Amino acid sequence: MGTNFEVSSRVKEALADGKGVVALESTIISHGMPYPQNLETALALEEEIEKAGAVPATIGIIQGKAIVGLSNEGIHFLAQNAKKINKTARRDIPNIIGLGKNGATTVSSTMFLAKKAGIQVFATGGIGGVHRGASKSFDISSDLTELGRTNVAVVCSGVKSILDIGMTLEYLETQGVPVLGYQTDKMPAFYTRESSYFCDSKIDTIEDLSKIISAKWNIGLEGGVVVANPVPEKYSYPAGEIEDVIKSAILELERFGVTGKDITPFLLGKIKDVTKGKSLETNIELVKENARVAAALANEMVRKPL
Ligand code: PSU
Ligand code: MN
Repeated sequence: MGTNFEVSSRVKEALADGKGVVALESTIISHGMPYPQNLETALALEEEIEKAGAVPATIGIIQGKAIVGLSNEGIHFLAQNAKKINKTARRDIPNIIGLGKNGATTVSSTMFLAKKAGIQVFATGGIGGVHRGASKSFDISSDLTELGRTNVAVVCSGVKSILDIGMTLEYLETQGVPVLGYQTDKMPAFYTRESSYFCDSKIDTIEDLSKIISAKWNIGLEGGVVVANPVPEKYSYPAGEIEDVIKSAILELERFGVTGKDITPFLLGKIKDVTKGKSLETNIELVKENARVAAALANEMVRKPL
């Protein structure tokens, strides 16, 4: 293993002892939420995972070193210096490591690094997907192709309806990625518990999730799994309300000429502003819920070894 990749001793020991380990991304810290809520949330997620008896591994790149299991100091750095931190997807890893830069990892790069460390389960808020208007822009998140190739289960609250949920599900089907609705048959839409689209199956228990994921990898089907876990009822937004906010945010996007990797952070920021922070509260609560489910799943997956 080169010096550009480091697994913290705590995570290394947990993996060696057969404990449940849950990976966490850092784009959500640097570019998905404002300071100080980003820092509070990053630390709260680690706490939720610990409370559930598993070990958290927040992943990011600091001065050209990819770290699986960031220290609190590392998390503080990524939370407080968003402007100096590069949003790092799979294709950006060589540039960030090669030139000794700082990178906040997205779902695609976090999956890659988690797998490299031997972690099977990853919790986040929402994954990237096929953007609305992708038939013209071709804007499809590398999260989806990563899910097609890297063996990590991603617990999320579906995709934000800033994306085309139907096309995202089609793309995941093409990539051979199971989309398992946890106690739901409808695909969650991040702020909202349900969209009009269906997951490919509804799975009611952590045990069954674990059986399906293990079966996939045992038979040699490479690639990830989406565990779609709806936002708790109490924090769920009415679908119509958020749709209006998203439509206006997308118009702003065109007006300001925002393109490429800046699109997702821009839309997230706009939605937060327009909802006066209410969407941020929902965002924080859903990702905490995902951390709890991911911890239970990680524990179950090591309880019944592959
Ligand atoms: N969706 C969210 N919050 C986020 C992201 C997505 O609701 O913070 C981040 C994740 O890190 C995801 C990335 O992997 O945005 C996708 O970016 P893009 O659409 O540029 O692929
Ligand atoms: Mn994109």
